[in-house]
Amino acid sequence: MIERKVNSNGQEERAVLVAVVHQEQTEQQAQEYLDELAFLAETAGALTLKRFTQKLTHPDSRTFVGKGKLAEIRSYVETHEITLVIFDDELTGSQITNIEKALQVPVIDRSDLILDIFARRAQTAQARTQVELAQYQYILPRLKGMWKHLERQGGGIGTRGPGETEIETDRRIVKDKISLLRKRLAEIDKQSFTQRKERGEFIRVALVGYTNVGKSTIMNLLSKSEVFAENKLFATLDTTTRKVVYESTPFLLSDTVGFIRKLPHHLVESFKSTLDEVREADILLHVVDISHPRYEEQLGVVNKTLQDIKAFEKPIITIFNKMDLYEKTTFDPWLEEDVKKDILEDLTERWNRETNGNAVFIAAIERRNLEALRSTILDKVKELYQIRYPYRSAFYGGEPSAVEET
Ligand SMILES: Nc1nc2c(ncn2[C@@H]2O[C@H](COP(=O)(O)OP(=O)(O)OP(=O)(O)O)[C@@H](O)[C@H]2O)c(=O)[nH]1
Ligand SMILES: [Mg+2]
Repeated sequence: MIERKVNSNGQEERAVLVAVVHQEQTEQQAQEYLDELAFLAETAGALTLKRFTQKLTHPDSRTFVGKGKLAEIRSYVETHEITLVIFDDELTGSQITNIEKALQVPVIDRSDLILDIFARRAQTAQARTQVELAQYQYILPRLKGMWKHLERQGGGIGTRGPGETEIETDRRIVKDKISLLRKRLAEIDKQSFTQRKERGEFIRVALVGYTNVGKSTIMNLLSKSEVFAENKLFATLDTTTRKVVYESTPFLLSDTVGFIRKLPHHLVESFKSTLDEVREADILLHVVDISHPRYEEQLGVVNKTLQDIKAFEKPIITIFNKMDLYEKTTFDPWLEEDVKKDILEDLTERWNRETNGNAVFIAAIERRNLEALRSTILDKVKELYQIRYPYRSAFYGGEPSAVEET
């Protein structure tokens, strides 16, 4: 695994965030995007001290932001012991070099930050290989700017860049590494494909959604398993699958990696085999954090990703989670009960309309409405068993299940 860039020496990083705001974006929108970047930074172990934004039609090709803004950032960096500058957009290798030269501190971009978090979270051989592949693919076109980040013993680290021959050598090393990792991943994929095939005729249900919406929490409640859940982004990288039996109807339930806007495309590509779990599922449970100010956009990002990986054309149950938090943040304490009820009715009606009646509203943390969720899932699962195995009523509660619980 490539050495981590954020917080690798065990000390807390002191970071500033930088984003270019497009003409059509509102200030609030820009701040909410930066909230997400700050949350990513926090997940990686960096403390955000300040945010810089600049309204630009086109980012500067040399330094992404303009000269004046760069000088402003530099003076803040110098006076506040800043150790890391994080940009919200992907930078080119030469932009990284130019900005680092101007600011004299390490500079990373959003993709790099996400890769760093993934690298830290990866547990299994599969996840580690997938992340490493994505890291090398990210580095390859940026070698000139990132040469000092590479594993390099001693020499060369300073303000001067490596010579062309060194870059060429590095490029060859990285390319070799990429093809090696691809081969290794193909081997692992073969194994997991066989494993998935062995799961046989059970209906497969997968939890999908934006990161930190509560997928693992719901997985735990529905399957009584212990899946790692916490208030950080990308707590889950590896797919967990459990067999669940409701009213003697068995099915397989999987928890999967969360999505995020501007997910580095190499990451999506190398997580293909993890995403196969989603693609091969019979039913998707799309979890949405309704308390998030940008939940509708998050829902859109997830739908778009599902379309990209060709997993959109299957039954989807949309679970609107964190209703407790939604109520806490939306309702003023003095609001009358019947007004609250009206607002909630409008909300449920709207999303039931948009999902063809396939919406469930819950608060996983309070176990609110969990029974309704269970029965919605059960109905869909039974429906699919009936279509797929019309003569095997054991699967949908016609007779006691012949299947042993594992
Ligand atoms: N208030 C509130 N918090 C919740 C609810 N459900 C989950 N959470 C919290 O939300 C945070 C994220 O939950 P996870 O289950 O880890 O979310 P996830 O979707 O698996 O996240 P990733 O694996 O990081 O993509 C945790 O701190 C949970 O305790 C809920 O209904 N209400
Ligand atoms: Mg999770």
